[in-house]
Amino acid sequence: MSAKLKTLYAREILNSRATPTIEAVAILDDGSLGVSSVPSGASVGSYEALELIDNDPNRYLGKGVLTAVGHINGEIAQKLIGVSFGSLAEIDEALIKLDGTPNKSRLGTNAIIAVSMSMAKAIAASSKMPIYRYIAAIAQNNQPLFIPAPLFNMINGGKHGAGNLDFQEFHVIPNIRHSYTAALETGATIYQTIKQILIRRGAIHSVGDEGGFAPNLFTNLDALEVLAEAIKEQNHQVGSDVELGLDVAANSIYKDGRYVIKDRSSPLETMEFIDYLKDLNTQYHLRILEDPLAEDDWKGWTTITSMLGSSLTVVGDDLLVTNPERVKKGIAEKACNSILIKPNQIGTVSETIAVTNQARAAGWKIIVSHRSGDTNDPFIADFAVGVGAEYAKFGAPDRGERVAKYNRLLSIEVELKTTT
Ligand code: 2PG
Ligand code: MG
Repeated sequence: MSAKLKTLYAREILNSRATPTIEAVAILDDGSLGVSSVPSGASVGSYEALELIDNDPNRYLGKGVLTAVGHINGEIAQKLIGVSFGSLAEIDEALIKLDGTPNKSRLGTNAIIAVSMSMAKAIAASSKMPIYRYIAAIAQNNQPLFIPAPLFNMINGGKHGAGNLDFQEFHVIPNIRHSYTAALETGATIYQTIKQILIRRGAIHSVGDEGGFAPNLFTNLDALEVLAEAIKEQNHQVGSDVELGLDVAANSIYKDGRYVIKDRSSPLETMEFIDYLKDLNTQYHLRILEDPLAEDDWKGWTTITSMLGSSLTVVGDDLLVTNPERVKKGIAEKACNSILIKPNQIGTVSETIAVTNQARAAGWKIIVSHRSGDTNDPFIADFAVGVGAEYAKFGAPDRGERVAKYNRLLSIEVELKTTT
């Protein structure tokens, strides 16, 4: 493959939180087109690459991204246009070099990932491949492709909710033994059932940032109870055909070295909080436990993984931030057994693939994830299939920016059936 870029430009558009983000358009000299837009997190790990925000109080309350857009239309376009590149990795290396900082803070990870994703799409189009096949090819994934299990975030708490629940995400995970199409139907039906249960309980049933409900429940366990009730009401068995998961997003509840949750009257030391999570797991048989502890509580991570890791998937998100150095440490410390993959945490498609392969080589499970502020770009659905991810975490099965990605998996499922 070789690619010569003819046109590159970017503009400011809105994401799902009425906040500006970047859309970038790349056109190769053979006319192949790639358009992509960039997601944005609310619970951002301290070690993520830097999203460049204008901080101009006169526009969008300081949240404009015209500086990063300007970098694409100026420096980056100048550097890339007209050059023949042999691979996406070469393009991504050129971007990393041009930025010149360890955390992409000069050009902005939002500018760089926009260009990287648009180039990936344009090269896939030029190679006449669906994006997921192109990703599989550059990830050197020779295994048969399959659709990941959807991890639906049905109840939003923490930074994505309305301030009632401490934990950020309460997941429902239908198994995909029959098909992804059936799992999506199960998820959507359970979602509607949760709404009915909340109405019956007189709880608030409006939704949070990721489309899950943001109810006014008393404790975090109440939220799990509502999910379990909805699953049973639909005649599924909790913990076997439909499982539960949690993103504690523990950075958000970590205050002065202890964990503060409404289920307990006083703050918990690491070991006390691990015991709390252990009991919770005995009751609900979780499949997924993401960010159970804060991003620098390495000892706690190693302890919880040694205690619970044989039966459940302990996922590093803020802990690892899709960063090879953090992942290396995570593997050495046996801190977890799974990674949440978010391309904009590291900043290029090639680096995201490299981290995915690094985690895979350690035997970890792969979960490809959206961000809480997202767009209708379904790129990560293709990415998840291409790298052979076990799970896809794209939010609740509602709201356009979430559904765009779940729907993309529907069409890939049909294509895989007819082409493999
Ligand atoms: C997370 C993500 C996505 P955010 O913590 O896993 O659900 O949230 O995009 O706000 O970092
Ligand atoms: Mg998370």
